[in-house]
Amino acid sequence: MKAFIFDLDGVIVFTDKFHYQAWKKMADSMGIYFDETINNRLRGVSRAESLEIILERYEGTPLSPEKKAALMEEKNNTYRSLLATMTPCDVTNQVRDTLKKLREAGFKLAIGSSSKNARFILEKVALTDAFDAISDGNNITHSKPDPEVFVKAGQFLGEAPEDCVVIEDAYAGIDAAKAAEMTAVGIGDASGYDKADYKIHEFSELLKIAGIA
Ligand code: B16
Ligand code: MG
Repeated sequence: MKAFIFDLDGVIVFTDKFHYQAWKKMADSMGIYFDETINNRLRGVSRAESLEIILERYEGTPLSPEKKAALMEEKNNTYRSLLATMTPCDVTNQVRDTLKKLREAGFKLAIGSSSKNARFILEKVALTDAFDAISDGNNITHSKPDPEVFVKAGQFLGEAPEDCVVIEDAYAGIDAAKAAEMTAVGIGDASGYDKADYKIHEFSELLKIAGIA
Protein backbone atom coordinates (compact mmCIF):
# COMPACT_ATOMS: atom_id res chain seq x y z
CA MET A 1 0.00 0.00 0.00
CA LYS A 2 1.53 3.30 -1.11
CA ALA A 3 -1.42 5.50 -2.03
CA PHE A 4 -5.01 6.23 -1.05
CA ILE A 5 -7.51 7.44 -3.68
CA PHE A 6 -10.66 9.00 -2.26
CA ASP A 7 -14.04 9.39 -3.85
CA LEU A 8 -15.29 12.90 -2.97
CA ASP A 9 -19.11 13.04 -2.65
CA GLY A 10 -20.19 10.64 0.08
CA VAL A 11 -16.67 10.04 1.43
CA ILE A 12 -14.98 13.42 2.09
CA VAL A 13 -18.05 15.68 1.77
CA PHE A 14 -21.80 15.12 1.60
CA THR A 15 -23.45 17.03 -1.21
CA ASP A 16 -26.33 14.58 -1.87
CA LYS A 17 -28.81 17.12 -0.51
CA PHE A 18 -27.56 19.77 -2.94
CA HIS A 19 -27.73 17.37 -5.91
CA TYR A 20 -31.26 16.49 -4.79
CA GLN A 21 -32.44 20.11 -4.48
CA ALA A 22 -30.94 21.07 -7.84
CA TRP A 23 -32.33 18.06 -9.75
CA LYS A 24 -35.70 18.46 -8.00
CA LYS A 25 -35.97 22.09 -9.17
CA MET A 26 -35.21 21.02 -12.75
CA ALA A 27 -37.60 18.03 -12.61
CA ASP A 28 -40.42 20.17 -11.15
CA SER A 29 -39.99 22.73 -13.94
CA MET A 30 -40.49 19.88 -16.44
CA GLY A 31 -43.38 18.28 -14.53
CA ILE A 32 -41.32 15.11 -13.92
CA TYR A 33 -41.83 13.09 -10.72
CA PHE A 34 -38.61 12.93 -8.69
CA ASP A 35 -38.00 11.87 -5.09
CA GLU A 36 -35.16 10.98 -2.70
CA THR A 37 -35.33 7.28 -3.60
CA ILE A 38 -34.65 8.11 -7.26
CA ASN A 39 -31.94 10.53 -6.07
CA ASN A 40 -30.14 7.61 -4.34
CA ARG A 41 -29.67 5.99 -7.75
CA LEU A 42 -27.63 9.04 -8.85
CA ARG A 43 -24.83 8.43 -6.32
CA GLY A 44 -21.45 8.20 -8.12
CA VAL A 45 -23.16 8.41 -11.53
CA SER A 46 -22.20 11.10 -14.10
CA ARG A 47 -24.34 14.18 -14.71
CA ALA A 48 -25.52 12.97 -18.14
CA GLU A 49 -26.40 9.51 -16.81
CA SER A 50 -28.19 11.12 -13.86
CA LEU A 51 -30.37 13.11 -16.27
CA GLU A 52 -31.26 9.91 -18.19
CA ILE A 53 -32.36 8.24 -14.92
CA ILE A 54 -34.61 11.24 -14.11
CA LEU A 55 -36.02 11.24 -17.66
CA GLU A 56 -37.24 7.62 -17.19
CA ARG A 57 -40.36 9.33 -15.72
CA TYR A 58 -40.67 11.88 -18.54
CA GLU A 59 -43.67 11.36 -20.79
CA GLY A 60 -43.48 14.35 -23.17
CA THR A 61 -42.10 14.60 -26.70
CA PRO A 62 -38.49 13.33 -27.09
CA LEU A 63 -35.85 15.85 -26.01
CA SER A 64 -33.08 16.99 -28.36
CA PRO A 65 -29.42 16.75 -27.27
CA GLU A 66 -29.43 20.59 -27.05
CA LYS A 67 -32.41 20.58 -24.68
CA LYS A 68 -30.76 17.90 -22.52
CA ALA A 69 -27.56 19.97 -22.40
CA ALA A 70 -29.61 23.01 -21.33
CA LEU A 71 -31.31 21.00 -18.57
CA MET A 72 -27.93 19.80 -17.27
CA GLU A 73 -26.60 23.36 -17.33
CA GLU A 74 -29.65 24.60 -15.44
CA LYS A 75 -29.18 21.87 -12.81
CA ASN A 76 -25.46 22.59 -12.54
CA ASN A 77 -26.03 26.33 -12.05
CA THR A 78 -28.43 25.64 -9.17
CA TYR A 79 -26.04 23.02 -7.76
CA ARG A 80 -23.04 25.39 -7.87
CA SER A 81 -24.96 28.16 -6.14
CA LEU A 82 -25.67 25.67 -3.32
CA LEU A 83 -22.03 24.49 -3.27
CA ALA A 84 -20.98 28.13 -2.91
CA THR A 85 -22.47 28.08 0.61
CA MET A 86 -20.03 25.35 1.75
CA THR A 87 -17.27 26.19 4.22
CA PRO A 88 -14.37 24.30 5.87
CA CYS A 89 -16.89 23.30 8.59
CA ASP A 90 -18.43 20.92 6.04
CA VAL A 91 -15.48 18.54 6.52
CA THR A 92 -15.22 16.73 9.87
CA ASN A 93 -12.14 16.91 12.07
CA GLN A 94 -11.94 13.13 11.81
CA VAL A 95 -11.55 13.34 8.02
CA ARG A 96 -8.95 16.15 8.26
CA ASP A 97 -6.92 14.38 10.98
CA THR A 98 -6.96 11.04 9.15
CA LEU A 99 -5.79 12.61 5.88
CA LYS A 100 -3.00 14.42 7.75
CA LYS A 101 -1.83 11.26 9.54
CA LEU A 102 -1.83 9.21 6.33
CA ARG A 103 0.27 11.86 4.60
CA GLU A 104 2.68 12.19 7.53
CA ALA A 105 3.15 8.40 7.39
CA GLY A 106 4.34 8.78 3.77
CA PHE A 107 1.26 7.72 1.81
CA LYS A 108 0.32 9.64 -1.33
CA LEU A 109 -3.27 10.91 -1.45
CA ALA A 110 -5.53 11.57 -4.45
CA ILE A 111 -9.13 12.34 -5.28
CA GLY A 112 -10.98 10.06 -7.74
CA SER A 113 -14.37 11.69 -8.34
CA SER A 114 -16.92 11.62 -11.16
CA SER A 115 -17.72 15.26 -10.44
CA LYS A 116 -16.73 18.14 -12.71
CA ASN A 117 -17.14 20.35 -9.63
CA ALA A 118 -14.56 18.49 -7.53
CA ARG A 119 -11.96 21.29 -7.50
CA PHE A 120 -14.60 23.90 -6.66
CA ILE A 121 -15.81 21.78 -3.71
CA LEU A 122 -12.25 21.19 -2.45
CA GLU A 123 -11.57 24.93 -2.58
CA LYS A 124 -14.74 25.74 -0.65
CA VAL A 125 -13.84 23.31 2.15
CA ALA A 126 -10.12 24.28 2.08
CA LEU A 127 -8.83 20.79 1.24
CA THR A 128 -7.14 21.30 -2.14
CA ASP A 129 -3.66 21.15 -0.58
CA ALA A 130 -4.43 17.92 1.28
CA PHE A 131 -4.08 15.90 -1.95
CA ASP A 132 -1.15 15.14 -4.25
CA ALA A 133 -3.39 14.66 -7.30
CA ILE A 134 -6.97 15.19 -8.44
CA SER A 135 -8.65 12.93 -11.00
CA ASP A 136 -12.21 14.06 -11.67
CA GLY A 137 -15.04 14.33 -14.18
CA ASN A 138 -12.96 16.71 -16.30
CA ASN A 139 -10.24 14.18 -17.16
CA ILE A 140 -12.33 11.12 -17.98
CA THR A 141 -14.43 9.91 -20.89
CA HIS A 142 -16.06 6.96 -19.08
CA SER A 143 -17.59 7.21 -15.62
CA LYS A 144 -17.74 4.64 -12.81
CA PRO A 145 -18.09 1.60 -12.89
CA ASP A 146 -15.45 2.11 -15.61
CA PRO A 147 -12.02 2.17 -13.89
CA GLU A 148 -10.73 5.23 -15.82
CA VAL A 149 -11.01 7.82 -13.01
CA PHE A 150 -8.98 5.62 -10.61
CA VAL A 151 -6.47 4.44 -13.23
CA LYS A 152 -5.77 8.12 -14.02
CA ALA A 153 -5.45 8.97 -10.32
CA GLY A 154 -2.86 6.18 -9.93
CA GLN A 155 -0.99 7.48 -12.97
CA PHE A 156 -1.06 11.09 -11.67
CA LEU A 157 0.50 9.79 -8.43
CA GLY A 158 2.99 7.58 -10.28
CA GLU A 159 1.86 4.48 -8.38
CA ALA A 160 0.97 0.99 -9.67
CA PRO A 161 -2.65 -0.18 -9.26
CA GLU A 162 -1.71 -2.93 -6.80
CA ASP A 163 -0.24 -0.28 -4.48
CA CYS A 164 -3.40 1.88 -4.52
CA VAL A 165 -6.35 1.73 -2.12
CA VAL A 166 -9.68 3.29 -3.18
CA ILE A 167 -12.26 4.54 -0.66
CA GLU A 168 -15.81 4.65 -2.04
CA ASP A 169 -19.42 5.05 -0.90
CA ALA A 170 -21.04 3.90 -4.17
CA TYR A 171 -21.37 0.34 -5.47
CA ALA A 172 -20.39 1.61 -8.94
CA GLY A 173 -17.22 3.07 -7.37
CA ILE A 174 -16.25 -0.25 -5.72
CA ASP A 175 -16.78 -1.99 -9.08
CA ALA A 176 -14.57 0.68 -10.72
CA ALA A 177 -11.82 0.19 -8.12
CA LYS A 178 -11.82 -3.59 -8.60
CA ALA A 179 -11.82 -3.16 -12.40
CA ALA A 180 -8.73 -0.94 -11.91
CA GLU A 181 -7.16 -3.87 -9.95
CA MET A 182 -6.88 -1.75 -6.82
CA THR A 183 -7.84 -2.52 -3.21
CA ALA A 184 -11.39 -1.30 -2.49
CA VAL A 185 -12.65 0.06 0.84
CA GLY A 186 -16.42 0.52 1.19
CA ILE A 187 -17.81 3.22 3.50
CA GLY A 188 -21.38 4.49 3.97
CA ASP A 189 -23.69 2.78 1.48
CA ALA A 190 -20.83 0.66 0.08
CA SER A 191 -19.95 -0.72 3.53
CA GLY A 192 -22.66 -3.29 2.78
CA TYR A 193 -21.18 -4.34 -0.56
CA ASP A 194 -19.52 -7.77 -0.59
CA LYS A 195 -17.13 -6.83 -3.43
CA ALA A 196 -15.33 -4.37 -1.11
CA ASP A 197 -12.04 -5.77 0.26
CA TYR A 198 -12.55 -3.81 3.49
CA LYS A 199 -15.78 -2.42 4.94
CA ILE A 200 -15.53 0.50 7.35
CA HIS A 201 -18.02 2.63 9.29
CA GLU A 202 -15.69 5.40 10.46
CA PHE A 203 -13.23 7.29 8.23
CA SER A 204 -10.49 6.94 10.87
CA GLU A 205 -10.55 3.13 10.46
CA LEU A 206 -8.34 3.78 7.42
CA LEU A 207 -5.44 4.26 9.83
CA LYS A 208 -5.79 0.61 10.87
CA ILE A 209 -5.89 -0.51 7.23
CA ALA A 210 -2.74 1.58 6.62
CA GLY A 211 -1.07 -0.10 9.61
CA ILE A 212 -0.48 3.14 11.52
CA ALA A 213 -3.03 2.73 14.34
P1 B16 B 1 -21.18 16.84 -11.31
P2 B16 B 1 -18.36 11.35 -6.69
C1 B16 B 1 -20.41 12.20 -8.19
O1 B16 B 1 -19.34 12.47 -7.34
C2 B16 B 1 -21.74 12.26 -7.45
O2 B16 B 1 -21.79 11.21 -6.47
C3 B16 B 1 -22.87 12.09 -8.43
O3 B16 B 1 -24.11 12.16 -7.75
C4 B16 B 1 -22.78 13.18 -9.52
O4 B16 B 1 -23.80 13.02 -10.49
C5 B16 B 1 -21.41 13.09 -10.18
O5 B16 B 1 -20.39 13.23 -9.21
C6 B16 B 1 -21.21 14.18 -11.22
O6 B16 B 1 -21.19 15.42 -10.57
O7 B16 B 1 -22.54 17.11 -11.85
O8 B16 B 1 -20.75 17.80 -10.20
O9 B16 B 1 -20.13 16.77 -12.40
O10 B16 B 1 -19.20 10.57 -5.72
O11 B16 B 1 -17.80 10.51 -7.81
O12 B16 B 1 -17.31 12.20 -6.00
MG1 MG C 1 -19.43 9.08 -3.99
